[in-house]
Amino acid sequence: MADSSRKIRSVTPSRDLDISLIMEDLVAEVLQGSVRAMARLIAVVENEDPRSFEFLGSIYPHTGRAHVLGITGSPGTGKSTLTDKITSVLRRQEKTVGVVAVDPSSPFTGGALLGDRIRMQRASGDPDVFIRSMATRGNLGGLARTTADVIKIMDGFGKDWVIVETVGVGQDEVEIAKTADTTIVVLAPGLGDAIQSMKAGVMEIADLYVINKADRSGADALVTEVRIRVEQDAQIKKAAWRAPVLKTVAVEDQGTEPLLEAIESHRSFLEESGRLKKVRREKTRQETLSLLKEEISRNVLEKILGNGRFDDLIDDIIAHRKDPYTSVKEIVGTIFPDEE
Ligand SMILES: Nc1nc2c(ncn2[C@@H]2O[C@H](COP(=O)(O)OP(=O)(O)OP(=O)(O)O)[C@@H](O)[C@H]2O)c(=O)[nH]1
Ligand SMILES: [Mg+2]
Repeated sequence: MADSSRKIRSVTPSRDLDISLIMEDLVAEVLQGSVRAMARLIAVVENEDPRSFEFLGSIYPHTGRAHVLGITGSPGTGKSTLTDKITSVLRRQEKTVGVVAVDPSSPFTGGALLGDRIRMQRASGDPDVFIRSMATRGNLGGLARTTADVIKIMDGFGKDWVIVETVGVGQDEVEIAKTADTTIVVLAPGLGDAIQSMKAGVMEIADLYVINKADRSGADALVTEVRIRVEQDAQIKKAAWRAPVLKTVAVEDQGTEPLLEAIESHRSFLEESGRLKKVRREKTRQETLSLLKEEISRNVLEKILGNGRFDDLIDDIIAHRKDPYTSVKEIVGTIFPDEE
């Protein structure tokens, strides 16, 4: 037995080829609607395994069909509850839904992840709803890419809608939000200065504002304040789209249907105005550019770091025999001699 197993192993050309075949099978299964295969491919992407490039290429032709909805806002404003309710409305319309919850909280405790799962419980009992929580692992730059790739897998799988929940309104979340076709910014009364939080790039990404927790006092005042800001901003930018400001009480499923109608209106606006094409072109450009940068730097760094001379250089720099500025120029000069 031991002999024959050794023989089998010896006819396998390489472990890499083996894995490529498995990937190919997984892609075929995903395209045929296997949830298990989708979960496995997502895990490969999440681990930032370079082999994900192989299968993402095969999935790509099947993408571009899902409407990607971003839901962002400060912690605790009700994003997960809203996601759950929006998902229910979509399911009543017989649309299939994928949810990516990007959670910046500690990957060690997983507390918030568990909370999200509980709040999204109703939707998650449904086989046509696929929910994936992702922790940031302190690598937000990579997370925007990973999120974009996970969206592509869900899109390729055939989800009609992919909802991406991100917490916070910093630059990294803005990056993630840019992968969405429609982005909702969720605010809630009594959670600090919501208007203040609208400064950092939020107005740039918000296609729609939701004032959730409208059962609490201060909701109407917040709606008015946000509307004024939107109006001012739209006038300055001469924007063709004015972000509507809607009120919801997500826990009681109030305002969810009008919200979905507003999302649909935005989607129609994108399609009819030609904006969808433009936005997706820009997105494709950015994505391809960042892939290109990554690939170039990986290849170039392999060359530079592969020969061990880099460490000698560091010795020279630390002994002040050389300086890092000139040295970097020299290295690049040897790799691209024509540029000099
Ligand atoms: N009063 C009230 N509470 C709500 C409403 N919507 C959500 N909540 C509650 O607010 C809390 C936070 O809701 P989540 O849906 O987890 O909020 P979140 O924005 O996803 O939170 P993080 O993902 O942790 O940032 C929960 O206890 C919800 O039950 C609402 O409309 N009114
Ligand atoms: Mg949440």
